[in-house]
Amino acid sequence: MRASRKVKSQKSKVKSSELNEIHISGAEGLYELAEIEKITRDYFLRAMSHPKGKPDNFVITIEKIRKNPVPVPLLPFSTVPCGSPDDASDVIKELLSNSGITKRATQNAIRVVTAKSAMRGAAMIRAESAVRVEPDKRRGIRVSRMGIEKGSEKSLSCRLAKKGINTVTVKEAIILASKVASCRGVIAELCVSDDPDYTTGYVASGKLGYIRITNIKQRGSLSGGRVFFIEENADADRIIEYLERIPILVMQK
Ligand code: WAQ
Ligand code: MG
Repeated sequence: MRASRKVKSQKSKVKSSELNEIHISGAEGLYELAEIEKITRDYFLRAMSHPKGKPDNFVITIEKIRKNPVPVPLLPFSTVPCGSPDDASDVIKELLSNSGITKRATQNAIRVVTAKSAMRGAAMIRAESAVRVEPDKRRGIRVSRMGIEKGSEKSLSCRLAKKGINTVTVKEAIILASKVASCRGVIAELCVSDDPDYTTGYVASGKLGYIRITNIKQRGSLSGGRVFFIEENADADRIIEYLERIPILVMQK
């Protein structure tokens, strides 16, 4: 699903009909046929009550999956409480540096997630040279076709509920991060929500797990985004194909 709104371009001072599209809400998942009606309604309501405002365009795509989804391990989660975005930035830098990502690549990523307006998808950055490889810099890479196996979802919900964080936002993020971490050639992911009132983000990787970072941004800020760090010599096209197109099902080991 994606929902957007046309707004007057701020750049053009001339009175014109030039309009910019801002991204309001997006979501994707893998569901059984019997769940489609409910999830379609949930997505619609989510877009219509979004803190970024009302959309004037709502697109929903429903597609039958023809291949069996690939099983992918669920990342374990933990939380690092931070007092401020500055503290959070120190934690991010340490986690990424320990993962072998250069300062340049980290700085480039921080630039992406603190930019005034968020991209619709994720940026992809080479871990050494900091080169950005996504073909469309406004759209970015949109991870899709990921779901979670029923039993694993129940046990995840239980464990999240014990911490008071059993929300759709957290569950969807863990599923997405598990798919990204399962991709050969991906080293780590950085995520900051673009919702103005959601201030917890995360760093995730197969090695680190899913590490939630509180106060990663200032409340009220419209910036946010995702960055995937890939091995310097990784084949970007193969990674994009996996993340956008190959169906996977997250399972607890
Ligand atoms: N694929 C790639 N990038 C995406 C996708 C996707 N499917 N969905 C969102 N993004 C990018 C896009 O640039 C958004 O602006 C940005 O991520 C943030 O998306 O543990 O809510 O949906 O408490 O606002 C994480 C923390 C919440 C959860 C993430 O992201 C927790 C969140 P949002
Ligand atoms: Mg959002």
